[in-house]
Amino acid sequence: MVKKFPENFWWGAATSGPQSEGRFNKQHANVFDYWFEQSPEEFYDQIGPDVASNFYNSFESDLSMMEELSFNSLRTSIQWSRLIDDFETGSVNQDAVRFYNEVIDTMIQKGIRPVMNLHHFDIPVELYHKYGGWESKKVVELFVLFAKRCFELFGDRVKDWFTHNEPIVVVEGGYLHQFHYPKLVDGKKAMQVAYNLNLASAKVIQLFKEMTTSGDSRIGIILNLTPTYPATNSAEDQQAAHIAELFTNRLFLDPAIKGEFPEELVELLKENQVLWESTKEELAIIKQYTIDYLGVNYYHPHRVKAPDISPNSVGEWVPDRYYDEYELPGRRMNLDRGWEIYPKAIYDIALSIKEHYGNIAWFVSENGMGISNEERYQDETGVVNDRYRIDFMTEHLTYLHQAIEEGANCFGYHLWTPIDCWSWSNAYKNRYGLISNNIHTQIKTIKRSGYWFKQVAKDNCLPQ
Ligand code: BGP
Repeated sequence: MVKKFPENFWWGAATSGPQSEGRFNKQHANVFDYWFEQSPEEFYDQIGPDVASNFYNSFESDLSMMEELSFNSLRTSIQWSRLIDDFETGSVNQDAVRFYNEVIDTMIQKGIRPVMNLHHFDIPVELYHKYGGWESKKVVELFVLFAKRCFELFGDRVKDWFTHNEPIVVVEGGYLHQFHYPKLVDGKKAMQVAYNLNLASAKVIQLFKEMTTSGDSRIGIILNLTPTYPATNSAEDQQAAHIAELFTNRLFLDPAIKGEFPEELVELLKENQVLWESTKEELAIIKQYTIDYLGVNYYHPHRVKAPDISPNSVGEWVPDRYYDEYELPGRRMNLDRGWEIYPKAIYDIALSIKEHYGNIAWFVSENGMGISNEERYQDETGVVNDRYRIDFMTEHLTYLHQAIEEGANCFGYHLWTPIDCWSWSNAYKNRYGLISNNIHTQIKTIKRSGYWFKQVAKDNCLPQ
């Protein structure tokens, strides 16, 4: 059967400012600049975000390569710590304005729709030190001011906006599992941060609606909807999966689409004295200002079982007390990244959105396969022969296509990522791009998967 995708389907890829640009404005540090300065040994090969894939200097040729790959869209982000000179007044850095203007204009000129995200884990570190970062509602206000500047400066040309990328990672990494700054384990703070991120998103949407008069601009949020599967059908395992789902997915999905937090989750947090501080006015804003569309990042499934230790045991309250991680015997793995490969989940996500959230439009905003030491797959001409990535995309797109045939309202597919880029503490260990990047010479070469993707995007169809 010919696997054709809907008309005007978005084909492209996703990156982010902090992972691609390189540190072009040193006035302010974002949390990752700062963390690297403090503890370079915590980053793979001690490589920090200073150069990344050099997008600041090479965006024109990078975008030409993406044009060559038939991209019709690209998602990146505007960095708060680069655009804004003074966080309190919102005064802007003129070089950053010039840079983002040139990037946006070049994309449009090349037929690549600019899709802009406002927050990709990259809060300015000063706002942590001064106010406690996302724990503080003052920071929510300052984020809205940053968003205002972005809409004023670029909203005439950028029609597709997103408030956050994977906000749950800020909560988990920073406040539960210690893999992002400030590396705490504090359930109460974690829940306040989750609430404040939701509030910040709703307030930015409110501002966007007030500022945007033309009907062709949209705003949404990007969530990593890692679906949760119970180890068995036992009531205990199913309950564990249900609670994991509440914390990892519905904590952001419900307010974003339905304008409210799941009641059951709120009750559970209350019982444990870890419910966030909220006001009636804030909850009314969250209720009213929901998203126009949704970005879904999907990499791997989440499998859980009932916890070995009773969830009511004493100790620091953290959501993980309600479930234990479960490794499916014989699971298929990407051993380099340590993630299970399970393409059918993309179909399950699609059907679950349809069943629980109606007809909300959404797209796959990230999906991809991180492989280390990809030089070993280079052929004699220097092209990385990444058959595994082509297989990975084929399998995921086949399930996505099936879901669309069954009525899923999905309008696009973005791979993580166009050009091998820097990644948080893993730096350049795992490569995800359709284009390889030699980090010593900054020479960029299209991989075999890039040529494959080009054809798929051109045909709007999977090869037969
Ligand atoms: C997502 C992030 C991306 C990217 C990707 C790959 O969660 O939105 O920024 O980094 O994961 O993950 P990693 O780089 O950790 O391998």
